[in-house]
Amino acid sequence: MSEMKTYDIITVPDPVLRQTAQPVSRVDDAVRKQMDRMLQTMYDAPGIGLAANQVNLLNRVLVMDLSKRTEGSPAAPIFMANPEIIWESEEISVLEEGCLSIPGQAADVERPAIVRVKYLGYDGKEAELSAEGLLSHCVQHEIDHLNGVLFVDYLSRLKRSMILKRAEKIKKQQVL
Ligand code: GNR
Ligand code: NI
Repeated sequence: MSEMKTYDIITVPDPVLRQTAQPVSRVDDAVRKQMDRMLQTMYDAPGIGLAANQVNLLNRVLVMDLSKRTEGSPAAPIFMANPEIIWESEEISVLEEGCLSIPGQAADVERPAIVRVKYLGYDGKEAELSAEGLLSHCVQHEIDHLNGVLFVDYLSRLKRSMILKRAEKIKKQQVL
């Protein structure tokens, strides 16, 4: 169980991060296996969310877990296929976001404070989730990934270019 295969996480400027992921026709065993491997990849990173584009897959699948991942506390994974925001609040929330595909960078991002999301769960059944706070930012951040959108797209051109430049510099230093 603990030796599950994981994926490599791709980083900017990989063009796959700018592509639109396609809906799954249904959640079958192959999709569930992908969800399991994405979850393990996210835990190893570590992060609180991961979208298929980030592991070079272009189907509309994401995973999240916002539980405290310390010893003794249970995992609380959330799996979504074909997620859709069906309602968003007019109220706005500002929160500092980071992204595993933009290494070492973070910035304040404005988003609708509360969203309601419809999706297919691990069991393939339709479900809904209302999210606020960090979970709301996270699910919106992951759905953005499935649409080729990154958190830096909400920033000024100057901030965006600085963050992307720094992230690519960090990535190159890791390789060398
Ligand atoms: O690990 C992550 N933390 C995070 C913090 C605030 C808002 C969104 C996120 S998602 C991020 C992992 C990631 O890159 N998911 O795509
Ligand atoms: Ni991200």
